[in-house]
Amino acid sequence: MARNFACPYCYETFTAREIQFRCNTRLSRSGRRCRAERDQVRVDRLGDRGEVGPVFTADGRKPVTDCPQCGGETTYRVCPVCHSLLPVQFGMVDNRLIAMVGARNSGKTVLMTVLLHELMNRVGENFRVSLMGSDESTMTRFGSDYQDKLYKHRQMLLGTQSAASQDNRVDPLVFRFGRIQDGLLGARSQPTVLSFFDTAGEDFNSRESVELNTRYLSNADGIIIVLDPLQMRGAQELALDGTVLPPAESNTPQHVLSRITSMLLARSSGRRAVKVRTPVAVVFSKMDAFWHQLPAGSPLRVHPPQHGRFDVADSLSAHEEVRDLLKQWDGVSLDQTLESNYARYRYFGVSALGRTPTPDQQVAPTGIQPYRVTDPLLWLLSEFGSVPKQGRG
Ligand SMILES: Nc1nc2c(ncn2[C@@H]2O[C@H](COP(=O)(O)OP(=O)(O)OP(=O)(O)O)[C@@H](O)[C@H]2O)c(=O)[nH]1
Ligand SMILES: [Mg+2]
Ligand SMILES: [Zn+2]
Ligand SMILES: [Zn+2]
Repeated sequence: MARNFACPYCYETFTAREIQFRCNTRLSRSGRRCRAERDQVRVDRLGDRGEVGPVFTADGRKPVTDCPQCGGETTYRVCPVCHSLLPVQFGMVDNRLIAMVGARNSGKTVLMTVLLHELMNRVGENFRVSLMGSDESTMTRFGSDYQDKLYKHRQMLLGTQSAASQDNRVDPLVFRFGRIQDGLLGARSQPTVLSFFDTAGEDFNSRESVELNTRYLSNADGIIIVLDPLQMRGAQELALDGTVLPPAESNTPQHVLSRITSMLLARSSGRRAVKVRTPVAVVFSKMDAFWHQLPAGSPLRVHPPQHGRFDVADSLSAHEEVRDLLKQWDGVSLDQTLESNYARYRYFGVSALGRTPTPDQQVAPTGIQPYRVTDPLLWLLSEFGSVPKQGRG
């Protein structure tokens, strides 16, 4: 059977042959031209009322084809489900969908913003990787809605809109991730399409949005589960004085994890006693609130080695350290849920900001000093083979 591809925008799956085309509405050689018009599929699926060329069916395995109406050649390949323009070389290069989930206020959006910013700047250099927006909307949205707000205006980001409040839509950010070889974007190293889907924490409250999230989660190649220690009973009382605490939530990290787990397992029902096979990075955010509690030699007090590879030994010792912390935080049941339901998971302790924000939700005067924020993504990428590893495990 043909391999299934998943759309980086709607996460629906299809075969390469089913990929459709869109006319580019330029004057064709025969002097005809298609009119751009509103595409009802885009209105329904993406909320986009803009005028675009007509979509038609042809063999989606080809990179280019002729429009049946005007005869013009087009290279615009679109998702057969949502009619989003697919990234160049889609289907020919690796395509990785990364879902980010967690309770409300757990720090997902701040983490994603700082992580992408770091990859585009500092860490990108060390790992010799490049990251850029794959489409116009990702570039403008990431720039103005996320990066500028946090880095320029120094403001915390507003709560993410729930899918339910937007006709069950979410708008993933889609990037092209490449490895740089010999100073050039190496022809031999294939770029990877990365799609980030950042849920609203409240999407784990209602039934309908849970359904929608199930599709995103079960078609994701990697999942980042963000858990906020400050929402854990045993941890909150240990937090550094002055830490801005999240409002009391009915959804504790335990609740969120068990809901995600049942979503993922529901899809694989039929086969007995299966474990979730998708690699899952279990990320504890806001670690700045707990550094004062950690012993001097703790792996969670040092930065990972900077040798341009994903360091397996360092990652495993951080993993064990988090597992130990879970005992102090009344989180042993989390560990049991993961151990019995997931084939591949790893713990991470990160701080996107490096310090608590001010009480009026501004970045601290010392600025943003991220700690281990790219570890979870680099682990996933190293599992996919897109980033080299140092050591085994
Ligand atoms: N101490 C500390 N607090 C943080 C950090 N990152 C985020 N926060 C706090 O957590 C709050 C929520 O962060 P968001 O990233 O908006 O959380 P979210 O998970 O996207 O929330 P929803 O979109 O509502 O689901 C922020 O307003 C900050 O107060 C961090 O690295 N350290
Ligand atoms: Mg958010
Ligand atoms: Zn045409
Ligand atoms: Zn799609």
